[in-house]
This record gives sequence, C-alpha cells and structure tokens, in this order.
Amino acid sequence: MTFTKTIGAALLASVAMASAATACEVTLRSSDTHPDGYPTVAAVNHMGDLLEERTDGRLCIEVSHSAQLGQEKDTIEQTQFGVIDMNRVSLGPFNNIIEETQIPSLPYIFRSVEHMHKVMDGPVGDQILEAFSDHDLVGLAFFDGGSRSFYNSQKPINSIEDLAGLKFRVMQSDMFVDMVSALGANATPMPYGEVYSSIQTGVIDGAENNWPSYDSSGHFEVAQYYTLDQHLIVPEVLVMAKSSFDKLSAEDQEIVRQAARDSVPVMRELWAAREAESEARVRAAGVEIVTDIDKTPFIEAMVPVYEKYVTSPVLQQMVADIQATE
Ligand code: GTR
Repeated sequence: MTFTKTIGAALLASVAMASAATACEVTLRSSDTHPDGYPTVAAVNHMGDLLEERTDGRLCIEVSHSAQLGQEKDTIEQTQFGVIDMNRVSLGPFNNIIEETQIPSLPYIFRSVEHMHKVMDGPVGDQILEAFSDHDLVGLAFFDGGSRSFYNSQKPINSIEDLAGLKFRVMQSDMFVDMVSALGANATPMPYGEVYSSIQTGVIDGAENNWPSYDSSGHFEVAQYYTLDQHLIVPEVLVMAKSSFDKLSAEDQEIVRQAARDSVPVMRELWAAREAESEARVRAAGVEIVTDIDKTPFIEAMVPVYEKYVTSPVLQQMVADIQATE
C-alpha cells in the first residue's frame, strides 16, 4: 500500500512537472552575460514569473545567464535576427548601432543615479526605447548599471595624469575608445569575458566597471587599484527580438511590456543591495580604493567627446533635455 502510494505520488508529481513544463506555449529565451543571482538575471527571472502568472502560464522566460549564448555584441546581432528572443545588455554595445543610445552613455552626462532614473523614466527614456524599433528590436525597459570607474593592476590613480600610458579595456563602443584617449590613456575594445585573462597576462592594464561587475567577474583579483572617478552611469536595457514580439497577440504584447516595466523597481532594489555587498566584498579582499579624486579635469577632458558624438539637432536636444531634467 505504502509502495503503491509512493509510486502514485511520484507519478503524480512527474505528471505535474511535465504539465508545468509543457504549459508554456511560448518560452522566451533571454540572454545575460552575468551569472545566476546577479540583479539583472534576477530581474528578468522576476519578469518571467509575472508573465507566467498574468498569462496563466502561457508565456514563460528562460534566462541563459553567464554568457551561455555568447558575448554581448554577438548576442545583440542574434537578437536582431530573432535567434535569441530577449536580451539584457548594457547600452554601451548598442552605441555603434543606435545613435540615440550614445546619449545616456556619454561620460558625466548624469549628475547622479537619481538623475539617471528621472531621465530614463521620462520622455528621453521613451525616445531611446522607441529607437530600437528601427533595428529589428523592441526596447522594453531600462535597468541600473551603477557608475563605472577605472581599475588597474599597476598603480593607484590619484589624478587624471596617472592614467597616462595605461591600457584599459572598454566595451565595444567607439565613443568609449575616444573617452579613454581623451583622458590620456589607451583603449582596447574587447568582450567582457576576455577581460580577466587579458589583465592577468598583461595584454591590458585594467578596465572600468561598477562594483557588482568588478566583484562578480573577479577582476578585483587581478586589478587591485580602483579609483572612483565615476566617468559613466550607463543604463542597461532589456530588449526583445521584433520577430518574437510580432508573434504575440496585441494583448500578450502589452502584458510583456508591463511585466518588463514592473521588473524595474525590483531590479533597482536588488541593485542597491548588491552594490553595497560587492563593495564590502572587494574592500575585504584588500583592494586599494581611491575615493577622493578631483573629477573636474576628467569632466573638462570630455568636451571633444561631446563635440564628436553629439552632432545632430536630435542628439543635441536630447543632451539639453537631460541637462534640464531636475
Ligand atoms: C557590466 C554590464 C554588462 C556588460 C559589462 C561590460 O556592468 O552589466 O552588461 O556590459 O559591464 O563591461 O562589458
């Protein structure tokens, strides 16, 4: 009897599991370069839970984390082709493809993270999300990426002069190459996944990123000098392949958009907690951190970058709108 009951229970459980697995009519595969548990991955998983709930399990999301589907630049192309349904990436690798994404990626464009939230939650954010539609993508939501600062394996950076001659990896964006050159250093664009070994082998001296990425990538192990110059506050974005989006009914499309929007406050909370955790972890690991850096020469050095990239009236208006946002 007990035996039969056990088998019965096991069978029921496997039937339940099978039906749970097959209940999703559509499973959207979403890419992320970060490991499981990272705030961006957790936020897209949360969005997936909302989708399942709101469509009675018809729509699901499966996040392929840890760059399982490739490095960001390649996964962007695959998303444009519809091979990948969704993608959570930084705006940086979009800079060379969609010029509107350059504006919130400009160095020192935001006065603070709060300023960035205000802008990206408002009309400029909507304008950028809209710009994805000319590139076979649907812009769904912006996530936090904190502020990015330089780290390297050679020496502490106490002033802009200390950057001279050092070689830094940047995301694959021409604007970031020019940003580093304008600061007097050398830039090498390279995929995120190659940075650790490139620092270790001396191909580059360092890179630049936020606390959680500096921590989770392990870059702090090979580049122990981190200077909080905070040159970038680049938002991250969640996009969907237009071809995958177009397969959904108008009602489901709206559910997807809303679930993405609803994941944003959750992401922001997870992000703030993770920033504090990561900072504590790398400080405990003995990283040397320079916090009192004079940012004025850094900001002044960015004038030629703005001149080169903020060219059309549309882009100039976006910059003016951002600066006017209180
Ligand atoms: C991280 C960001 C990633 C990726 C990475 C990089 O902060 O979350 O999407 O862009 O930086 O530097 O490539």
